[in-house]
Amino acid sequence: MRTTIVCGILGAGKTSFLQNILRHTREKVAVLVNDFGDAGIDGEILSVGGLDVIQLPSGCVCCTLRFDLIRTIEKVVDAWHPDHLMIEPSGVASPSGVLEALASLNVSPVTVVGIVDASEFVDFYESEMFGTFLVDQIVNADLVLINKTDLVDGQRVEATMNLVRKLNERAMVTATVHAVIDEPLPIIGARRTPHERHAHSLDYETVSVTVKGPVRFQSVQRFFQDLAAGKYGRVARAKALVQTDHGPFRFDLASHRVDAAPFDHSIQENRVVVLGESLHGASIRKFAGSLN
Ligand SMILES: Nc1nc2c(ncn2[C@@H]2O[C@H](COP(=O)(O)OP(=O)(O)O)[C@@H](O)[C@H]2O)c(=O)[nH]1
Ligand SMILES: [Mg+2]
Repeated sequence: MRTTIVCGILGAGKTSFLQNILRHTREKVAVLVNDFGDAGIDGEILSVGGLDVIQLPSGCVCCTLRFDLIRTIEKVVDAWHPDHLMIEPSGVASPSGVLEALASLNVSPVTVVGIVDASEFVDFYESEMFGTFLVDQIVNADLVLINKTDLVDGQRVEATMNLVRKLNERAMVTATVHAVIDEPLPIIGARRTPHERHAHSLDYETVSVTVKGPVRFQSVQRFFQDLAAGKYGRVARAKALVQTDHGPFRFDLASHRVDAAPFDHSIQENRVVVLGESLHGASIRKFAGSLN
């Protein structure tokens, strides 16, 4: 069984990358996601194709969930015998912890894909806002995708590539849109342990709300724009899967941009998850609860 860990900060494009790979693969793939909040939105997005997706409980796989991660991998391997195990740790988890867990299980080969958002990576790095957390994702990667290149100019793409190459000379680096790669995923043969042990997960709060539906598209859109504008605290990322008067939709807020995309399946339970700092939890719950 080969294993791929897909890392990247919140909203970088991890789930998009998995969706693309899963759409084209002929392998028997099992996917493990460790989403933030307890809403399981990534799990639902990825399982649309009838795929085997296991949702790890909310929390951080590199610290409190290490044991859960190890036990879950053992169970998946025993029950399904997948050709390929793909792991999406939450965008606040460091890949080192996942690599250590895999090493303790003697799982090999393991490929690490790091995804960076070209519209913010250089700024984040220079501001040292995330400390060594961003670097951990790059130094451990075999393949780095410079993603969201449709949102920036060529100079920014080049500056991001140069920075990534400086941090990791060994990795393949490629520019992408919606995390789509043309070449097959590389397989790294050696058993491995983390290159450098860097800092830990980021300490964010999460607010998860279930909304009795159906909800109004316009209300959800306005709510997400308000979240992006900072009306409910410093929001790092927000997601929703909702059944609206325009049909089923997913909403995403990442790097201050709001995206709304139709979802292929009807949604049984409307969910909104917000992640950030100094969140106005009560207002978020109240507002999200009245989107209809
Ligand atoms: N414009 C643009 N949007 C993107 C790109 N890649 C991902 N997105 C959007 O960014 C948001 C977060 O993507 P997702 O794959 O869920 O990120 P994750 O949090 O890392 O799993 C979604 O709204 C995506 O549609 C890209 O290359 N360009
Ligand atoms: Mg995701």
